[in-house]
Amino acid sequence: MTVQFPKGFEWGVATASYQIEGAVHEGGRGESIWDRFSHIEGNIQNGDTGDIACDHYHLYKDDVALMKELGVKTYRFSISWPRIFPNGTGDVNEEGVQFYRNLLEALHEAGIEPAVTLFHWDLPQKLQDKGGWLNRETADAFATYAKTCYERFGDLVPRWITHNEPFVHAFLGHYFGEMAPGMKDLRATLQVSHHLLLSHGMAVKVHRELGLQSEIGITYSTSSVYPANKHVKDKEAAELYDGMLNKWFFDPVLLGSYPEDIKSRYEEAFPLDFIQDGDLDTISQRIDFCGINYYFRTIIAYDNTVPFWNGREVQKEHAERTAMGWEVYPDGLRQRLLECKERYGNLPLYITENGCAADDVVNEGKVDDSFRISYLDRHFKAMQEAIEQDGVNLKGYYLWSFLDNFEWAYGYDKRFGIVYVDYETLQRVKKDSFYWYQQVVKENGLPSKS
Ligand code: GCO
Repeated sequence: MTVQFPKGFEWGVATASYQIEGAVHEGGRGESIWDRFSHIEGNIQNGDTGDIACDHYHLYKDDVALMKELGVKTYRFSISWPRIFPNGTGDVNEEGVQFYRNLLEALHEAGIEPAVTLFHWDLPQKLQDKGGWLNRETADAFATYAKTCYERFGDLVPRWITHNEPFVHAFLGHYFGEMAPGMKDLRATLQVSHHLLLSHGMAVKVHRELGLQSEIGITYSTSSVYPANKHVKDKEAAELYDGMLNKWFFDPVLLGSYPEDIKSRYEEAFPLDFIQDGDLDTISQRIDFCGINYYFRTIIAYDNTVPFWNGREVQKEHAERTAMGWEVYPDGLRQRLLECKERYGNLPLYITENGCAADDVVNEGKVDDSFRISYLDRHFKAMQEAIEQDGVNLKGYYLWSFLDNFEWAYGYDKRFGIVYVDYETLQRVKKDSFYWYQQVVKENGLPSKS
């Protein structure tokens, strides 16, 4: 049976600024919270930092040429806020603007349409010094930054993404503490979440006011949440966990309200007084699409020692796992797409990230990453079923990632790319999955021989 995608389905690849650019002290760029965080001993495996990363800042032309060879229609990347505003607000850094204009022009010449993320976690450190996303004024600063980007790059950008994974930035950065800025405080986390969403709404508003023709949306990290077994307590815990992980971030934007079940639990512990009158109207501005990042599912078991959501993640034994230890579970992607359709209607969706880390090695100039090919193959089948059988309005797919890159707290150890990066020489080597994906893009479906 051949697996074909609808005509016009958009195939792409994705990256993010701090993970690939390097050149952190060049071109007038200011410090970001990830520069600060990665330089603190013990935060990142092997003491890695994004100082050089893939040196995409200097090698972007080569990278665009590789993308052209790959044949993708679209490329998702993010703008580093401190390259545009080194201090977060105030004067625009023209050199930073020029770098992204050069990149956008190179993409345009290569016939590749950009999808630009405004915030992929590298907040200017200067704003963190004033409280970061805990401070409501950061949302105002974000709206100004967004406006500047629309004005400077709008002629070359057909698709904007305000935020990448507000859950991860809020919770991993402010509750679990494993990402920048490294806090561990739930109330602060919720305040940060709210300001992230508020700033999203403000940036959408500015986009509409400018009358731009481009699409605008937001990207979420998502995971389909399953109870560990049939017990009512497990089901309830899974429901609450889904509230914390997914609905807390989707609902305000797409339904104009926070999910009541988990909200009332939070409110028993502290007032959510950072939610001001009118905020939810701002947050729920109409958007053109929703971006879905999917890597694995989540299984929850009831555990009353865990505050608020009373559940903890458990792992399925003997499951197939990626180099991150994440369970390979393509059905969870289909499930999550269907859940989105059922809860939020038929808004266009893009998979803005999906992929896997593998222990890739170069052997005589080649990288055999059949594990990755198999992972992608199965997720593509799940996507196609979601479109064909569940009627999900899925318009496109961005593979994470184009290049091996700085995988946050894991440093360079985890390789997600379909292009291998030798971090000593910065040389790029196309993995087998590159050629396989090239075929998928060309045939708009799974290669007939697979
Ligand atoms: C993410 C991220 C990426 C990660 C990827 C793999 O949005 O979590 O956007 O930056 O590298 O998800 O963990």
